[in-house]
Amino acid sequence: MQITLHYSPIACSLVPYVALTEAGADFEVKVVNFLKGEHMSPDYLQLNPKHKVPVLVLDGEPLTENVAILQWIARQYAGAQLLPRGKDEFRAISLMSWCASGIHPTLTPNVLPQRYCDMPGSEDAVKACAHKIMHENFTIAENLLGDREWFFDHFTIPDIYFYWCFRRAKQFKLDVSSYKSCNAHFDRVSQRSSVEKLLAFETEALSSIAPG
Ligand SMILES: N[C@@H](CCC(=O)N[C@@H](CS)C(=O)NCC(=O)O)C(=O)O
Repeated sequence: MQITLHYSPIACSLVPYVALTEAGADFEVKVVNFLKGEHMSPDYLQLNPKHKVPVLVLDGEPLTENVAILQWIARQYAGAQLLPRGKDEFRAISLMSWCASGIHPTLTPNVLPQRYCDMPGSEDAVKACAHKIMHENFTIAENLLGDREWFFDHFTIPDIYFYWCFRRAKQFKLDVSSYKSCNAHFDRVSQRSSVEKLLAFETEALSSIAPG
């Protein structure tokens, strides 16, 4: 099967990149340059009219939305055990859905506050509202993680997804220092060889699309 991941550095397409790497999948990556508006090009809009990454193209057929893409990866590479089994599988889908629809939407206002309110001068207020919900979410994650190494009894995709959310919050300079379990989890995920590979790839991709 021909697998192509449409990916943009820093963005949430990091999650399927790491999941595919953990699975040992053979996949190709197409870097989407947001700065050049490649996600708005007619070709890209054919793949994903929602103009977002990630898109996973499977033998020419695009699949969008992280929650679907990540479940496809977990099922296709079942041997990698990227989702827990039994009732925990549904708790894992619940966690991924929370990352996608509960946490991710509070991250975007940090870069695009005008998408949420176009009143001049409202940017800081929009960000402050988002920060309040981010803190609420990280408090929930802190309690879920507690002394645990991972969200479930072994490393699974929700660990990657939450890692990406927490990384974005750190990049936005939200003060996350009090979330000890989240920070310890972040450090553990950072040390995975799949994440090291992603970070090296991201650095390369960033320099390939740097203006000038
Ligand atoms: N619901 C989508 C959200 C994807 C998403 O928001 N991706 C962002 C990057 S993190 C994007 O491509 N933004 C470009 C845009 O909105 O134009 C998913 O979970 O896959």
